[in-house]
Amino acid sequence: MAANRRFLPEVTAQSLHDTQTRGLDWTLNHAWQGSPVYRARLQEAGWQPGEGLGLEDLGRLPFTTVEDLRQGYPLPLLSVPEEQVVRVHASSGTTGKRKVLAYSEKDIQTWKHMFARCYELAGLTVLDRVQICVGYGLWTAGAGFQLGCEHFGAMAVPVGPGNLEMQLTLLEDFRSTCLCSTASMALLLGEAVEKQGLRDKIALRKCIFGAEAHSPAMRKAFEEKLGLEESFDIAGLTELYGPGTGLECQAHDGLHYWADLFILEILDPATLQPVAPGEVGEMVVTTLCKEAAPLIRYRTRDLTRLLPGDCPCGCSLPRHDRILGRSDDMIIYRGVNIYPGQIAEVLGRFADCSSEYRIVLERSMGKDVMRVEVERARCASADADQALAARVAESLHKALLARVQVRLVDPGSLPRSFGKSRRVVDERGE
Ligand code: DLL
Repeated sequence: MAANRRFLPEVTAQSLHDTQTRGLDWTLNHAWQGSPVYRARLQEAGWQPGEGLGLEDLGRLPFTTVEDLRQGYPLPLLSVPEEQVVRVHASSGTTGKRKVLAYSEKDIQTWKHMFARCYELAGLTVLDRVQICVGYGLWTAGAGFQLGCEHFGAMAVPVGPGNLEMQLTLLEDFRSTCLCSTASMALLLGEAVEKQGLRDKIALRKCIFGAEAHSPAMRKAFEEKLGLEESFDIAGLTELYGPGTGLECQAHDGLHYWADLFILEILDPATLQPVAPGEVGEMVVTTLCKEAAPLIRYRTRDLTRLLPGDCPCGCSLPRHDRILGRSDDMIIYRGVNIYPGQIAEVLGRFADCSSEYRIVLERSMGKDVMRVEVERARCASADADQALAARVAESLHKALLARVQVRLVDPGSLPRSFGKSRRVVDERGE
């Protein structure tokens, strides 16, 4: 690893094991003392304060779920006296009560440090100009990118999402070198840059994008339109500080995550047992130093796999694959389980389809109907729509084992988003 890294630590399997053992012990004692909810859970699981628990015994501990967050609203899992809470943030959730999480001063420090690692891993320097185009406010995104950027020492240009014209002006005037956004927003900006012929007038080299699943085709599209040298997938969730829990490195083969700050288990969502090495499962996280709302075996619902082996970039922190989807994103259609990512994967095989698609589910004459609407690539002719739709439908049938309708639509005609795209529109009702 490069010797001049300021934020990324050098770790070994042994040092991580020791840090995790110590951190787990701290978290269990802290949660027991500070939170009646956790204390009852741990008591039920037969754990007592002072009892050292080895990492190999993690499976003895109870899970924490989104239901616990809802029940504890507005300050779930609070494990410190309220005078130690300096801030709250909430997820961008659209149904039910928002997931709100509290932060202590130390939590903010931990978050900014872990986020500074992200900028370092992406190869930024203090001379980079970072245009932050994600939401500020209750959502963690703007606050996280900003905090990390200032701590790292680069120049933040805090624009927030939306406002395309201002984004373009600032890209041009400030010659911003790094864009921070969702994949959807990066595409939207890329399309605007292309349309207005601004590529040679802007200086973007990198993009750090996250908050939603993306397909390789979508990524390639915004990289090209914005004239980027490279882009970096960033992971994160409100429950675990926010954005910045892991970042792709310059080897672009998976995301390094901060195993010195949280334990990551990959479990089979049905049996809740560890999956075989390298298999896809649900990310379950246990924090090691989070104060205000610690997480003990929190079920994130995000699906990924661990990547084995050393990374050529030299960073010794472990890696997981990109987030492939969420276990609760699964569509049940005519008795078949389908993930939107499977559909994106099939569409990505067709050069005449663009990266933009939408899945519409309806009920017609008592039967479920799924329609995949996909934008035709700019270079493709509408005359071939029918034949292309038939070929895509055939491939989807083979991959999903269910018949779906396919409709080609004009480039740019599907809704665009400044935040997270909504890919599935389910109008089937109860
Ligand atoms: O989306 C935090 C964030 C902001 C991450 C900006 C990265 C960039 P929430 O609103 O709580 O927080 O949503 C978290 O978003 O559990 C995943 O399902 C999804 N998600 C986040 N990053 C990625 C990613 C923010 N890189 C939920 N790829 C998570 C795929 C992602 N899904």
